[in-house]
Amino acid sequence: MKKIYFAGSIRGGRDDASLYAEIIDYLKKDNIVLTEHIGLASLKDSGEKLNDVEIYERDIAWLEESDLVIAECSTPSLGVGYELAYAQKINKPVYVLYKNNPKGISAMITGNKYYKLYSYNTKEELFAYLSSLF
Ligand code: 6IA
Repeated sequence: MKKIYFAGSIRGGRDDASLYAEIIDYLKKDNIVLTEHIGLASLKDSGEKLNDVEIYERDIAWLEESDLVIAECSTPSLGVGYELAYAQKINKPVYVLYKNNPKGISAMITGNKYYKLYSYNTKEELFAYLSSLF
């Protein structure tokens, strides 16, 4: 079983939250997902028990502990961008998933050859790709 750090937008916008939940459920079948809460519809500022320092320190500890990072980057997020850079610095394998759309994602991600990029049109394509990883 691999320990996966799944990253997805929180304060950057929750439009894809239900997609994150589906990806996490899928990954959890054969792996440990350290960041299970990323898909929760109930994840709101008012509902968070930890303060920002505690969240940062816990998430960095999870990143250090993980075997690999999978980030869904269709909704731009400063926090996810930070995590991607941090994961590279500590040499974790990083998979970046994003919907094929005209706006695309930052060149700082798509231009970085360290990352394993995958852009998809349909959920079927996305889940077929995820199953190919394990
Ligand atoms: O900038 P963002 O908030 O979109 O950053 C999202 C990324 O940072 C995710 O991949 C998480 O790993 C991490 N992150 C940011 N905020 C949190 C959080 N609560 N809980 C866990 N991980 C987080 C923030 C408060 C929330 C209830 C609104």
